[in-house]
Amino acid sequence: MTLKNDSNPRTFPGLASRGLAALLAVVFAATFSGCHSTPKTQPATKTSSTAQHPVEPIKDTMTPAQRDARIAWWRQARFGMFIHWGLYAELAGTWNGKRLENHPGEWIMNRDRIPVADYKKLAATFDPTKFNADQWVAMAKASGVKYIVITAKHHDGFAMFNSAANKFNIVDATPFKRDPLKALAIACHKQGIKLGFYYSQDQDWTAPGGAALRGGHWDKAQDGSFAEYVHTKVIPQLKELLNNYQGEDAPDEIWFDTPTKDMTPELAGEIVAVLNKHPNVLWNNRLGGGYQGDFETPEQHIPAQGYPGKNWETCMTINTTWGYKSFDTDFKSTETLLQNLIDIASKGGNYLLNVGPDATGVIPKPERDRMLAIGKWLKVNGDAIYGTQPGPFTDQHGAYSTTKKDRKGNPRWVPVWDWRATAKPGTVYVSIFEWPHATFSQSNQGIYAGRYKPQGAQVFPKREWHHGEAAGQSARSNRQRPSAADRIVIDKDSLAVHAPQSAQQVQLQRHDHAVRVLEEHIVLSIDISIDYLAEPTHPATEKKED
Ligand code: FHN
Repeated sequence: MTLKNDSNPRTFPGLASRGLAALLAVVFAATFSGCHSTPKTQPATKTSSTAQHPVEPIKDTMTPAQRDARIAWWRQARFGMFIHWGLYAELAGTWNGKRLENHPGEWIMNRDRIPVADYKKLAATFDPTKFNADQWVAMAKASGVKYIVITAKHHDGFAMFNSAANKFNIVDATPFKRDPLKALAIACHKQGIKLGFYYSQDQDWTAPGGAALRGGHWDKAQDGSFAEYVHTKVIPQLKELLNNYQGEDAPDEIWFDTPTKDMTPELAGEIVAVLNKHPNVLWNNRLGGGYQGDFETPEQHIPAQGYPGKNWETCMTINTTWGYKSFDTDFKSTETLLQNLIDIASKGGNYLLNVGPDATGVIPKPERDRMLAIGKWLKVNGDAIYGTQPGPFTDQHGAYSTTKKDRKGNPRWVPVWDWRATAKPGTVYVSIFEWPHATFSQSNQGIYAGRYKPQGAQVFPKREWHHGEAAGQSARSNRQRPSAADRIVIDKDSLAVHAPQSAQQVQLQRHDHAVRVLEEHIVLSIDISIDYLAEPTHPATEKKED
C-alpha cells in the first residue's frame, strides 16, 4: 500500500478542493522533503576509528556528501544476491559417504578435517560445464536483484578466478580452465548489475599460515606465518581482484569475512592501503584489525530495529547452507523471503540473499524459483523497496520474548508479521502481510517520533533523515515520545485514520484500481493517496531548525 501525496511534497496542489488536511500527511511530506535535502559540503570529518589505525580508509578522508555519493548505489539497491560457489560444491555436503549435518556445505573441509592434499585433489575434477554467466545474471536481474556478491575465495583457499599469485585456482588447477568471475563481470556490466567479490582474507585452510576457526589447524600443511600468508597470497590476490576486472568496471565491493585476532591493525592497514587505491570500491565491516568498513553485516537474522544511521545488510541463506548441499531442501518459502526483504527495507537495510550453485554450475531450481518469484513481486511493488528509507510508522513489529533466548542468551526478538512501511520523499509505502485488520500505529519512539508532535508543530532536524554515518548519532539522541497514539486501521475494504489529535484533518483514500496482489502471495501493496487542506507550517519550522 502506498500512502501517497500525488505531488511535490512542498507544493501540495489540490489542497482546498478536497476540503481535507492531514496532520499525518503533513508529517510525511515534510519529513521526506528533509530526508533528501542536498547535503551541504562539509569539511572532511574523521571517524573515531581512524585515529587507531595506521592507514586511514579513504572514506574517512571524504566529506559526508562525498561519502554519501560513494555508497549511493548500494543504499538504493536494497536487494542483492550472494553466491557461494567453490570446490566444496563438488562434495555437495558428503565426505567419505558421511553427510555433513548441522553445518553449511562450504565448511566441509574444516568440519570433516579433510587433509589439505585430499581437498586439493578436488580441483582435478571440478568442471562446471553448465556454468553460464549470462544466464545467472539474467536470472538475478529478473529476480529484482541490483547487485551480486560472489565468493572469489572462501575459507578453503581455492580461488574461483585467474590468479598468478597462487596456482590453487580455477584456471590453473581445474579442467574448466576459465575464469567465471571474468565472465560474470562481463555479464553484469552488460546487464547493469553491480558486482562484488567475497574474499576470505583471514581463514584459509589450504595456504600455510592461513587461519582456521573452530579448532585451529588439523594438518601440518596449514602451519606457517599468518603475516607471510597475508603478504604472499591475500594482498597479491586482492590486487588481482581489484585490478583485473576494471575493463568491466568491477568490482563494486569487496566482502571480507571471519576476521580473527591474527588480523592486526597493521596487517589490516596494509590491506586498506590497497583498497584505498580504488576509492569507489565499498568493503564491509569484516576486514578485522578494528576497521569499521562501509556497512554492518548481520548474518542470518534481521536486527529488531535495524542499525539507525548506519548502512547495513542482512545476509541470509535461502535454505540452511551457503555452499551447495545436495540434501538440503529446507528452503524458506517465497512469502518468508519477501517478508524479510520488506522488513529489512522498512528498517533501512539491504537483503543479500544467498544461492549455492552446484558443481556443474547450475543454481538449483528451488532457489531460482524463489528468486524469480521475488522478482515478480518486485516488478509490481519495487517502488516500495528500491531507494526507500525506513518508514515513518515505527512500531517495533514484535516484542522481546520473556522465555526464549537468542544465540547469545539475550531475550529473543519475536517479530509480528502484519505490515511494514518504507518511505520516499512525499510517499509512504505500506506492505501488508495480513489483510484485513492490520493496524498502523505511530505512537512509539522510533524514527517518526523524533519529528512528530500531536499539535501539528513539527521539528525537522534534517540530519536525522540524512542516512549517513554522521547523521545516525543525532537521530537517536533527538527522539521524543509523542503523547498521542494516532492509528491507521485497515478494515476490510477501507482504510481509516484514528487520530485523536487530528481526526478531522486527514483522510486517506484508496485508489480502487491500485490494489496490487501478486497471485498466490499474501503480500500485497496498494496505493493510498493523502489529500491536504492546508499547507503545513513546516518550512518555517525547518528554517528555524537550521
Ligand atoms: O564462515 C562463513 C560462512 O561460510 C559464510 O560465508 C558466511 C556468509 O556470511 N560467513 C561466514 C560465517 O559468518
